[in-house]
Amino acid sequence: MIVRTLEECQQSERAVNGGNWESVRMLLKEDNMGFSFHITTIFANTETPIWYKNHLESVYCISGEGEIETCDDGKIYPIKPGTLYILDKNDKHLLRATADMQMACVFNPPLNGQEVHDDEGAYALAD
Ligand code: 9YT
Repeated sequence: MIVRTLEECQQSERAVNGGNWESVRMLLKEDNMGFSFHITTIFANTETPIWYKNHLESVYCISGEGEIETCDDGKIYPIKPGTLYILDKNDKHLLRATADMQMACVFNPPLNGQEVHDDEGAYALAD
């Protein structure tokens, strides 16, 4: 079994700054679970274009407030504590925070650990 705390992960290289966000990657590919698990803070008053072409992601809002817009159809969905959004179609989207949002994120396939968004808002596939 593996046990980690958010506090210890925040003090390590698991905490990755992506500009509009910081992601603490608590569970990674090397753990061989088939997914990765992150606690991410999306900073207030930001808009982040994201298109995870190579990954499926589910995101649960723990605290804060914002919205997500899906680019294909222009639909806007509010995000508040208790909201889960599921990018089951590798949906290209815009993520906006009006207050700092703390999110629990699950990625399949799992991240290696140090990924940040490329020009299209994607992560490369792990080796
Ligand atoms: C919610 C979201 O997609 N934020 C961007 C960072 C990403 N979730 C990550 O690497 O944890």
